[in-house]
Amino acid sequence: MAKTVHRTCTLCEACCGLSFEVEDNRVVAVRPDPDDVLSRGHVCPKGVAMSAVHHDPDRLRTPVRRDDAGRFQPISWDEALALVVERLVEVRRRHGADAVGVYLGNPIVHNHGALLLRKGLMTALGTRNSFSAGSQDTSPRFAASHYLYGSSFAIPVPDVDTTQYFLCIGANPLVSNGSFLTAPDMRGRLRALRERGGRLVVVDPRRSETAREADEHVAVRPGSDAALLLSMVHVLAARDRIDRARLERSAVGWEAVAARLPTFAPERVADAVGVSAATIERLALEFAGAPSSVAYSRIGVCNNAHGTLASYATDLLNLAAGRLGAPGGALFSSPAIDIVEILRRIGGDGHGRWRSRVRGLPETLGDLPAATLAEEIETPGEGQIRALLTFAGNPVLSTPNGRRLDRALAGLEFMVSIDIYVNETTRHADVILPPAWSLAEDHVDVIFADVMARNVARWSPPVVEPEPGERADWEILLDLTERLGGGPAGIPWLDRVLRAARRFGYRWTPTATLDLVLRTGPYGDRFLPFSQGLNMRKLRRAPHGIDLGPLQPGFERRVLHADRRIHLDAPPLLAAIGVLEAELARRPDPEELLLVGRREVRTNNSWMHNVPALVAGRERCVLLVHPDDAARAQVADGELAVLQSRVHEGSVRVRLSDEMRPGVVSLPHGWGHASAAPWQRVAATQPGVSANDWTDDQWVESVVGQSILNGVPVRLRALS
Ligand SMILES: Nc1nc2c(c(=O)[nH]1)N[C@H]1C(S)=C(S)[C@@H](COP(=O)(O)OP(=O)(O)OC[C@H]3O[C@@H](n4cnc5c(=O)[nH]c(N)nc54)[C@H](O)[C@@H]3O)O[C@H]1N2
Ligand SMILES: Nc1nc2c(c(=O)[nH]1)N[C@H]1C(S)=C(S)[C@@H](COP(=O)(O)OP(=O)(O)OC[C@H]3O[C@@H](n4cnc5c(=O)[nH]c(N)nc54)[C@H](O)[C@@H]3O)O[C@H]1N2
Ligand code: SF4
Ligand SMILES: [Mo]
Repeated sequence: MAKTVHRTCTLCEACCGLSFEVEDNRVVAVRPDPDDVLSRGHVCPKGVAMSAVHHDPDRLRTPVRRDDAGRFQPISWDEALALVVERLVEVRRRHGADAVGVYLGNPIVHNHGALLLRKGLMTALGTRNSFSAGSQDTSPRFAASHYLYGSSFAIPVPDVDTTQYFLCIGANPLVSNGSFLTAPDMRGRLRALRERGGRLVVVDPRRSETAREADEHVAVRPGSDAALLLSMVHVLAARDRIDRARLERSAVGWEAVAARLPTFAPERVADAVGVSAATIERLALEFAGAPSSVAYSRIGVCNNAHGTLASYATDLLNLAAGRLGAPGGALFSSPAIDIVEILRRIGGDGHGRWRSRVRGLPETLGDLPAATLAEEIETPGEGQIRALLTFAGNPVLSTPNGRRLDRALAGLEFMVSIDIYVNETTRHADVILPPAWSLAEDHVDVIFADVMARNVARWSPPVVEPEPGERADWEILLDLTERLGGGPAGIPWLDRVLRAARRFGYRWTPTATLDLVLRTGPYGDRFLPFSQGLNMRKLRRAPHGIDLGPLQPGFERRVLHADRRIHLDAPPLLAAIGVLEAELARRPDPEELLLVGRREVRTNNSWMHNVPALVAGRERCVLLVHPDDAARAQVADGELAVLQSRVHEGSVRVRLSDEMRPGVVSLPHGWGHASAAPWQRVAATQPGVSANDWTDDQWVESVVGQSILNGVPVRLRALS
């Protein structure tokens, strides 16, 4: 029987509403949902490809165990879970709890069940060796918000639909569809901005797809955004364009920062930033003079050498120009299910509460920087990682010096992965536990509700029924957690209550927990029978979601510091200014090129290359090189050339492109599928190379230990 199911896409942060047509439990068509309250009919080729992933014959459908010959053999769930728990407990008994490591990959952020079980699982394991995609993604943004506002998830969202001046730094929303800016159809929104007379300025070492649509492209030198932004703030301070009285009412520590700004005067940083002093000055004055304006920075900035300072400086510029909390500026959401509030209640928010064993790098939101994972596995001593659990991740391709990690994983005593594919990372696992996957699970926006350009609340039903025996991610995690002696809450007394309640037929589910959060939240019905407020039942009756209105001005509600003021002078950020000052004095090696990353519409990090429609056509994993740099290295368009960094030397196909700022080369990440070829037959046809073979695990950002994946020094030469 045919049916149509409306559901949020869980692939990227745009969170588009899709319509799935289903016949006999098979998806036969995927279309945009024109009535979705958030996306209003937007879709991209990846969203349409969700059905191809779901029905991919290479996808794992039952637990598998690796045999001595390296082949994966099916085993039963009970056998698999019992084996995993036995081995993890054994490693813990012999070597202590920290001997078990965990890596949580990107898709967890779209998975409310797994997110809610994270604390329970980590408590049951008792390890501090948790790693995640955060240190390749948002940890700098989280730490900046933690210090500024007292909450890592107090994330300002650009008011893209009303602003008159959008300063977009190190982000390519036309391709990525927005990051920490959940606003489907960025192309349409940025066109609308220009049609209403607004200005789009893109700061990027490459003339990206977004830069091509912009009024102005500023081809910054990689890694120098923090200097550029502090320089712009300096211009506003020096020209007396800052409303000091207002600033001092809402923030503390301005004097300490202001004292540091003269180092960043435009003429002093112009060379290092690669942008003329006159341009920096003009950009600052235009930003402050526009009727409304907002600065927004993402991956290009978070993953460069000064990511935390630059994320902080983005907000500082917004604040100094009076744009934080102002209409058309940087606003905060008011979500129905509020991650800030959830973390405030259950704990877990924070930064720097413990450090990694080998290099002393700090945790952020409970996770240590993944740049130190390989050495934590390789370095003997108490607390050495000997067993690893990975969930929805592929750190061999996504974290720096992936080849080292690949070797380290091969030396583990035991590894278990929860994933739908055998990939470059999970191929090392002794056991792989595959979930029924997204389309067979229900969905609630939790993380991205925090960064939506409009407040909406949605619940999505599963599109298909799981096949007999299949389990949702959260069911796998819960089973593991319980077999390890823990419970879903990760709070001993509460888990005891939940266990007792089960005897009376109560079964914990993540969605029921979120119902509680929803009902007691700002829009909730508070369990009152005739209330107009929200509960899950109401969301279920609204298949296209419920619109809760535009983002509201003001920032006070998101400032959680006890004094209710923004803190501009946290010591780690002032120290980071010192690190940047020291680097400004360094003269770069004229032979060196700086490697940066990019994304493409048909890619999704490291894992959708087994969908034929997404990899067909021209080769995408190519190194973009400016013609002048190519001439110097004596390499021609379309040739293989040798790319060399501190950690790796290997060949890569070159494409000449005047999009690149001279001295900068660009390679997308997430490719390099040769080692997973036996299990991903489509990806095997276009394996590409992994950008993270060249990035350096020993070179990390100073505040959070973020992986530096943009601005990596490399050399290029002809393949002789
Ligand atoms: N199609 C597609 N969409 C995706 C993803 C995907 O893989 N494919 N991944 C999703 C994920 S997980 C994320 S986090 C988001 C990320 O979304 P975005 O933050 O928009 O990231 P990118 O598209 O990589 O764009 C980063 C830009 O920064 C530039 N850049 C590099 N170094 C620097 C620098 O030092 N300074 C400045 N100013 N710019 C620099 C690069 O040239 C690039 O154009 O995208 C999400 N959406
Ligand atoms: N050089 C460079 N490196 C980067 C970046 C960059 O810009 N440049 N970007 C970084 C960023 S922003 C990110 S987010 C990371 C991402 O890197 P990772 O965290 O390693 O995640 P992915 O590459 O997205 O791999 C996701 C894995 O989860 C599996 N999977 C998909 N859906 C599900 C699910 O619902 N359940 C389970 N259990 N498994 C699932 C897929 O099969 C795949 O194996 O890469 C980072 N690496
Ligand atoms: S833009 Fe992102 S959320 Fe929207 S359909 Fe594409 S992958 Fe899915
Ligand atoms: Mo990401």
